[in-house]
Amino acid sequence: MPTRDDPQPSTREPTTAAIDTLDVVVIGAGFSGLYALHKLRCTGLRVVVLEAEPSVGGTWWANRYPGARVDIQSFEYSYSFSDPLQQDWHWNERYASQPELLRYANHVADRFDLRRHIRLNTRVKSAHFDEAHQRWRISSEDGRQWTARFIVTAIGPLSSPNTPAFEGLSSFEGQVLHTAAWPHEPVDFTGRDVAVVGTGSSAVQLIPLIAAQARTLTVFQRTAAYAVPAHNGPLDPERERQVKADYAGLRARNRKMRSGFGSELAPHPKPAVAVSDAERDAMFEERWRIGGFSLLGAFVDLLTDLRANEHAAEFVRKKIRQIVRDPSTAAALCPTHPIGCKRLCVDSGYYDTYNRPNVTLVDVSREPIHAITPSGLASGARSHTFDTLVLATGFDAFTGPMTRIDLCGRGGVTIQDKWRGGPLNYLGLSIAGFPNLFNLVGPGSTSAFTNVMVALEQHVDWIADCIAWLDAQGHTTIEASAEAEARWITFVNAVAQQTILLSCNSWYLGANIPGKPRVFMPLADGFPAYAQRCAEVARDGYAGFIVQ
Ligand code: N01
Repeated sequence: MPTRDDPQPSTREPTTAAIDTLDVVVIGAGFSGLYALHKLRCTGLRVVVLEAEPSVGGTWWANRYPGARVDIQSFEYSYSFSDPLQQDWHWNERYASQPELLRYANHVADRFDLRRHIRLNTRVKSAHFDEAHQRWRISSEDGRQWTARFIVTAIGPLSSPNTPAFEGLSSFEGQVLHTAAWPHEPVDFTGRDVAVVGTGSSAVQLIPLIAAQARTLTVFQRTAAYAVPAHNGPLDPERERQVKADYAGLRARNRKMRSGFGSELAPHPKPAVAVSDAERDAMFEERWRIGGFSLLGAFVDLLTDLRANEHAAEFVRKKIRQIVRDPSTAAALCPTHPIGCKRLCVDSGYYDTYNRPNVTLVDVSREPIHAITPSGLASGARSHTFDTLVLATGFDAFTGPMTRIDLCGRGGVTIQDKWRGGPLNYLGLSIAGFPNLFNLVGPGSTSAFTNVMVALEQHVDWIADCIAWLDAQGHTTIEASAEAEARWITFVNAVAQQTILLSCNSWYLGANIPGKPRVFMPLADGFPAYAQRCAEVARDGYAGFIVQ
């Protein structure tokens, strides 16, 4: 039965009646889309969510490879908007696994009665701004249409998988898998000869599990990864009780952290460069024992001073050399770029996996992959044979999810044209020439550079307030001014330049995608400063925006 917010499927031009139907179309039913739907409906808006996949959950639906789990502790990587939710929900593990995170997304969808407003299996093909009616016109790949005053793109910074254009890939006669588009049936690697290309976070989680099952595993590494132990395990009930006794306080303290999490661990009072070797190493040891990203929070200067960074980097390299018995494998596994420049990996037994007799590492920075062959691949002067190829080759981050939609603003300008030289925007939220479009946790905001749950709640709350303000003032459209956008991008770049983050080839920079402009895309200014700036812009009557 169609509801008021559910236009009939139609391939015709929408009628005037249909044009008045919706306030907001949210694209994506991952964690950010679910909260956007809940929050915007709570403010009385008529909202529908269009989701390409057959399920809610976004990244936790797609990335279901063995070992997939969150790399921020679950009691911090979770919604804070509802105290009953955070009190009722019990996380089984310190770092929740993908199935548990997917259960959480489904629980939230049910608990807040969101499903009625979500259209699954609905991949948005195009979204065009209709200047005559001041509304967005959205079409799905199967020809359905919606119109709405606002669009919220909740499509995630890491949702467009990157499959390198390896010559001969289609000739491979075995099974090809991509970590970000994993099959929904379990994959049994028993007795198989498996190759994994890539050694980022996905591979680091996946490799120990495949190695334990497969006959042989060959890992093709282009850049060695820094991985720190998760020390994952069941969530301690006493710890859970403590957190829940003051959950609001913990959330508030986390929102004051640059990263949006980790407030329970203060950094050393002095910079890493100002303490003795013994004191520094003791601090790193302590953080290694605690596990996870806490290592990067040990000193305030690790991401801003290359000398400080090198101390932390060398500390991890020493650990690698201690763990991995074969010296040449250990040497190849030791990264040479600054630690934290690419996102740190949080692992469970990654380096130790290379001590297994069935695991081989191939350094493709020395022996580049020439081609995939029917029975394996050719790298350097060698050929490798296997029956299963796992591509753990990451994502076309930040811009990829947006530019694969036919998104068109004022004057027929497409997002592909607008972002040809990099993702122009203001506050990460708004794009000049694309009125009434809000982008959640995308480029230009702290996004995945921080705890994305904290970032998405701040974004959604800001947008809800903004729409309420527009309606109260009788305005119909809002969009970034070109000047504010230019200033913002200059600022985002200037912030990155004060860090070590430009000194390697990361997906933050688009450097993993051949031909992509090298632009640092997230804002590295820390969550509190960013949130304050957004709040000030709103308080100043949406300074930097054109409101009509
Ligand atoms: O992707 P990546 P990912 N030939 O881009 C290599 C989040 N995440 O899916 O470094 C050979 O990090 C590439 O090599 P290089 C998290 O934010 C979180 O692992 O470009 N190799 C790299 O080794 C993470 O950072 C979790 O030289 C090629 C790898 O493929 C982000 O997602 C878990 C290649 C890609 O690594 C992305 O992680 C998983 C080529 N042509 C992911 N092209 C959690 O723990 C690429 N590579 C929550």
